[in-house]
Amino acid sequence: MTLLKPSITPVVSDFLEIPSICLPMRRLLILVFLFVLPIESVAATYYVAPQGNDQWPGTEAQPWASLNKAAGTAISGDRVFIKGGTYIVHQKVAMYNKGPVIFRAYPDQQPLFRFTGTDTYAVGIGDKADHITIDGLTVVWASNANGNILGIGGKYATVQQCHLYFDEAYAYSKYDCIKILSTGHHATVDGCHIHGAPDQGIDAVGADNLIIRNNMIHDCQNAIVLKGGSDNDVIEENTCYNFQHGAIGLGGYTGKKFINYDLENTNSVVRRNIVYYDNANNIGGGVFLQGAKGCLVHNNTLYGPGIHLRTGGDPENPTFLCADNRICNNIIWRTGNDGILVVEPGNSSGLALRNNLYWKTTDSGEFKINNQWCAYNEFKSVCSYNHSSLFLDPQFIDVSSRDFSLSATSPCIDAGFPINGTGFHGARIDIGASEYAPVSAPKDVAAR
Ligand SMILES: [Ca+2]
Ligand SMILES: [Ca+2]
Repeated sequence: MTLLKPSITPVVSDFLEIPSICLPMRRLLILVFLFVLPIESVAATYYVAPQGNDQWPGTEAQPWASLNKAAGTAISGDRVFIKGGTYIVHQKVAMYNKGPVIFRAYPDQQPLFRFTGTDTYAVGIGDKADHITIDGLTVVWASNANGNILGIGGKYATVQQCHLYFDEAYAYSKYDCIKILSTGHHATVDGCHIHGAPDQGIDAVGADNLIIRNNMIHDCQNAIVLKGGSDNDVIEENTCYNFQHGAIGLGGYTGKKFINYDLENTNSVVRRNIVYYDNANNIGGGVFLQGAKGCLVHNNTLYGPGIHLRTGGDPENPTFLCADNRICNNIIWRTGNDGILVVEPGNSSGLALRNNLYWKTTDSGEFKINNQWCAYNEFKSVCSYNHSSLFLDPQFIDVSSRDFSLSATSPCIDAGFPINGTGFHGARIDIGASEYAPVSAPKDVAAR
């Protein structure tokens, strides 16, 4: 204890010295405070409410009526609170703000925006915007025109706790709930509920450093596809179910006219996602890598479709081959005709499969390697890039209620391959998205 004393004493004396500052210094400090305080107080809080008026000042007593008015007015440091109720939006909400600017649902209220206009986006974060946060809004596409619900450009946009969906009556063409543009960098989509897109739930073309986390996405063509030169992205802890094709894709068939790029996706991570399908026929991989390089797919649970690696790039002439990818600690339980693992010719360069658990409840082919279907034993003996795999029932708690956490006797427990920086319970990391923990521990600590 005595060792602590010398280090504490100087800190205390620093505080004691403040009142002894000479008078000119104190005046200078006061001037500094006077200068700093007005800048802080410039930041405003505005309000939007269904019964508001855009001619009013945007105070809580006299709120604006439209999000457009708020987006056009807010400047760096401002916050906009949006009251509950339904807003009919005829024109794209354009956000060009230099942030930080926050557009947030008023606490415990649920603002819902029904877009009925003809723009190609209901809400657009502009190319030059930065640090815009959209929090807690519901935006519904209810327009006869074709378009995406939310477009993200600029830097450091955050979209959290939002509910974005196409009204079924209007979801008739290939558009996305969220489209992240090639000018979009460091965007985060967290905790959102996304569904009903005729194309992707979240689609990115050429965007980098994205974080797609903890979202629930369902009933679209795909859940999340990051392609066209996207890189350094993280897709984690999402729950994705029931798509016409693959749920999570790194890469795709991006037309060369859209962007210059070397590969479809590089250096991205897909981890701890739960993907399941009620009908898993002709999916093309619940997780697919298509012209992806240096990516890591680990600790995902797939019930229905498999993991597929194929050539991406220009749809007329796909030439981007997958390379140097690692696929570890995933549970892949096949229930339809989708291959547990499909590796198309030329896409296994530098590929490492480690400690994956495979299982199936249908009888036809299981693994498709270089266009040849084979059963597990043949796959295991032929594919030198497959290491320490298991072919066993993972013993989920209850498949029928889609509870994919592990039973106490699951062969996945402590059977994973160590992943740098990934925590675990017990002796080692498990296989699958839900790390097994004793019943007494909070389930959400390490797994979800
Ligand atoms: Ca799309
Ligand atoms: Ca463990």
